[in-house]
Amino acid sequence: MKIIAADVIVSSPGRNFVTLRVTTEDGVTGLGDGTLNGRELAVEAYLREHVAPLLVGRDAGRIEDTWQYLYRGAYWRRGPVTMAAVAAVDMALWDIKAKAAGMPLYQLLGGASRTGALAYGHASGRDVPEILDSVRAHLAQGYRAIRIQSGIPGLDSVYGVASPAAPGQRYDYEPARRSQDAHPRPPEEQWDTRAYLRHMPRVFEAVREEFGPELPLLHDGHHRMTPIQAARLGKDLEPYDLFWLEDCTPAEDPTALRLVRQHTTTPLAIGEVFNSLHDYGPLLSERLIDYVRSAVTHVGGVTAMRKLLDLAAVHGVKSGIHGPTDISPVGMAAALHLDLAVHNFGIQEYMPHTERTLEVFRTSFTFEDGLLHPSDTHGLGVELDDEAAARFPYVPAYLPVNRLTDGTVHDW
Ligand code: GCO
Ligand code: MG
Repeated sequence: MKIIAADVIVSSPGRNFVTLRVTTEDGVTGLGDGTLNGRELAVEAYLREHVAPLLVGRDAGRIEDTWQYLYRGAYWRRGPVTMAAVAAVDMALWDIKAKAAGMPLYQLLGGASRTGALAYGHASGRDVPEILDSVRAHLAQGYRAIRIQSGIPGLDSVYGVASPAAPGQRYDYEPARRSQDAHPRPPEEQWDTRAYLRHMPRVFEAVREEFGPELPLLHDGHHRMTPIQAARLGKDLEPYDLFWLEDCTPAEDPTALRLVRQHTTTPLAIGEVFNSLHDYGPLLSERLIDYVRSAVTHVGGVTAMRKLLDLAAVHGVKSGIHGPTDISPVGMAAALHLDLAVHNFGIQEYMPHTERTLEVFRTSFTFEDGLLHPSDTHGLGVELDDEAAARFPYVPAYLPVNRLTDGTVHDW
């Protein structure tokens, strides 16, 4: 199955996506997601200039060999741009292999280990009443696990908080701001860790009081705390029995979690900004975390994610694959096939894409009774409509920059 074409499609149906389509001489096509939020065109150029020309003429069936050829063969290893590009190729080749085999991808990964993947949705609000409404809206949509993000008194805009434009409207959260300006700049947000640490336990107290002890609740600290601050938050949240506390300390220093772990039994998750299983350092071998949060798109594809999850399983760590809207429906489908197949599945993040996005990406996965399923469509189960994609050209968009109240740049 010789590869005859590798085309990169950048589209912006509400937000930007980088998609690779690999075509074989027998006319089988495969899709891969290479979206890197706010740096999309770097991956596009990497794929178009340095990867696509190497793919043409190769055997599409040699997935592991192609992965190693692109990873080791570049000499320069890891990094978010390289690994998103490698991931796009890897997903496309798995899509082709599964289509050629006449199977959904999860069958090639060992078959289903469960009937569906437990998904968590994103509830948020500027204050407690808005958060409670948002949780209710998510429960009504069938979610059985919910992440809670809250506004902080005294701060104007905070990570993770979406507000309904009108009562009853969907709570969409999309942090990357699009701009047609000639010189677009990232939006700016404000931060005060002490105010946050005082406020969050009150939020979880109110949510538990309203919804009882059973509902799995999650929270994302988005890399903003020092180890000792994170240890305090973990302890303060223990009475509310979180499913996980995510990204409590900066991602560059996995050893920071040693101190957090010594102080709290709140389960910990990290990994969405890692781009290699090597970034986990001692986190797995020392059992410093409970869930790995890598995205299939950013860790190097299905091949790399499978190895990461197998390594995690050896240390009793489960999956919590990253699934915000900047993971395209292709990357999301890849996650769902893995979720269904691996034994150490934990939970799957799910932020539904907008209708406009779904005009470009024709998906077949389902969400029913709180569970996601990749469907039995052969391959990944996603196709890209080129005509629709052409209607939504790239729009520059940047993630926010975060500043402390005195103006110092802080982790966003
Ligand atoms: C999450 C993430 C996202 C990221 C976003 C950046 O847990 O889903 O933290 O909200 O901020 O994916 O591109
Ligand atoms: Mg996160």
